Amino acid sequence: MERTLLIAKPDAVQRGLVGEIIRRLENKGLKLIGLKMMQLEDAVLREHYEEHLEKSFYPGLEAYMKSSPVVVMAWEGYECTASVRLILGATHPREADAGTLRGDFAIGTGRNIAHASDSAESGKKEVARFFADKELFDYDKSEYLHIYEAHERN
Ligand code: IDP
Ligand code: MG
Repeated sequence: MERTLLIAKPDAVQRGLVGEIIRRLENKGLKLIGLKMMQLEDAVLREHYEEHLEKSFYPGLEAYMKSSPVVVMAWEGYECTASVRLILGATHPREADAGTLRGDFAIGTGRNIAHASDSAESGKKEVARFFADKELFDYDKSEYLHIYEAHERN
């Protein structure tokens, strides 16, 4: 099944929103398959945000992402990348729909709570960037019977 990465950014850790983020993704029915706290460093940030390296906001983004530990999570589910992006909301929190994490908890683009992979392909790449194979868990979730039709479960 599809895998995707979410990072609870330093503002989420500082503001005690890590549980709220996990709760919303669990409520959706997604499966948590990896979870850890880490301190991000320049090299991994430059790789992770490669597409933004030349942007004027990059130095601020790097400082923000290193300002405290983050919590990285790997999630699994049918087309889960799109689901997680919808739950997170638009990049610019003042344009994010109410009911999304960014719509409900953030105001500034530079303090927007969490990162989420933007495509199935980047989800796969990003989960591998932050998790070793042995840190990812393959287990049955009993509620799957009630969340998916058979063709979505396989
Ligand atoms: P995303 O996180 O919704 O995928 P991206 O466009 O990939 O958004 O940008 C990556 C991150 O860079 C954003 O989540 C935000 O933290 C930061 N960022 C993007 N645009 C700006 C900006 O205009 N000012 C400050 N930070 C920005
Ligand atoms: Mg992005």
